[in-house]
Amino acid sequence: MYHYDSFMAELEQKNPAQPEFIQAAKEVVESIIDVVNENPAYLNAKILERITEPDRVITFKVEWEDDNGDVQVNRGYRIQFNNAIGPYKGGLRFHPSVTLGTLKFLGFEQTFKNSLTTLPMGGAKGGSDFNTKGKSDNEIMRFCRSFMTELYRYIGPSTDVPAGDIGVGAREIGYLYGQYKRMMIENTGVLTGKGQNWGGSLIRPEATGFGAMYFAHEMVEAQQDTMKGKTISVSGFGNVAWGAVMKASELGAKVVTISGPDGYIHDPEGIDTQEKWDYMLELRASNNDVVEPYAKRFGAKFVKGRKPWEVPVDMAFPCAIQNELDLQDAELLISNGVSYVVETSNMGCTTEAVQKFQAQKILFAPGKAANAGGVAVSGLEMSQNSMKLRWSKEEVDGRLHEIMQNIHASCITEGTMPDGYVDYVRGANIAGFKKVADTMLQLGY
Ligand code: 2IT
Repeated sequence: MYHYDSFMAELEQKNPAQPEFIQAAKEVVESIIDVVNENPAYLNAKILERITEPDRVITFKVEWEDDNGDVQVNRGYRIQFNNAIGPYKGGLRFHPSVTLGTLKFLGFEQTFKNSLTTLPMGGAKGGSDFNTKGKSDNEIMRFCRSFMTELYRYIGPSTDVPAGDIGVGAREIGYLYGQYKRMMIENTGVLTGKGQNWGGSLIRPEATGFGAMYFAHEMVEAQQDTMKGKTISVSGFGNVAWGAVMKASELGAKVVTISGPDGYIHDPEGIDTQEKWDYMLELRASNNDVVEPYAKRFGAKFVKGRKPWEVPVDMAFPCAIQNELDLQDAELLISNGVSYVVETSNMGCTTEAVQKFQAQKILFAPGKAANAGGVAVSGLEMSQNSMKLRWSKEEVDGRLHEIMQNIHASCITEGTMPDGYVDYVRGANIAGFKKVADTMLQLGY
């Protein structure tokens, strides 16, 4: 029998100074501990110890030269967390906040998320404390080249397939892939999120945001409710927010906020024109990491240094970074009448915020379910690369939609409580866990 408190105390002792990893592990262990305790095969196999320990942690030095000719040193990582159900799969994050603990939490979450997609992908995450903000294109290229010169020996199209995450978009994937190809003389799907001319999949850039909206659509329909006319707040202004904003419009809802490290934009008319969507891409590509210019361009309000959660909305979609929505934000959203919270960033809400939403019976979707569309289309990119062909937009989007519907159905199956409330956290964790755990038993050790 596992006891939650003693298991977590040991895990914490074993992984000191990794608060985000412990936060992610606590949430999963809390959801699955009864399932594990009721199954002697899981108990005998020491499944909790095995599933919370990464298969492999790789760290390496990344040396590169900046535009002044000065030498710079960063740290690179790849956490190969679990490959029971398929090759390691997960993004690379370039952000100054990146630590070993951050990437361990992301790799751990990725394992269950990838399991939920129904595609055969294991979980991994990697990246660096490299800050892309203010860097020139050439500096980014030199950094990516050095990073891949170390990483290439640990990855491969059937071994480990990285992709983008915060700070790693099409440009970075291009430079990384270019260096891999130079060294390996290989045009394989070793990375996903590739450009459309060289093996990338249609809809991959939109996939995380589209997927989150498809998931939200399922949540709303399960309540005999509709997306039409809903007011939505979104945080962030990158790839994920961009996809979410576009799909929300298509579904008849209205997104009224985006945000950056500098503050948030409140656009009560709605971020619902092609011009505004294209401008979001421009803002991101500028590498300045600010949203304020949007306000001047479209006559919207800019609120400096604050988060968008103070705007009254029906639905909230955190789309930026972990722990971006805390208890105070949750209380504000609830007092302003929010009905659905769809975590689109990985672990975007603090534990206290999630508990508050659930205590108030607000429907809350965790990131590992709601944002799985990104990695799902990465999986579809791998399929297309293996077949050496390219699917149409409709084909990819249709499959993405179906995958999100399946994930929602799994959450309903495992997460519906006796009073009818759907605990999506519990649902996603149990459904994601069972498949990985059963596979680990079948494969032995
Ligand atoms: O958090 C995520 O799921 C991602 N950054 C996407 C990973 C991927 O392999 O596409």
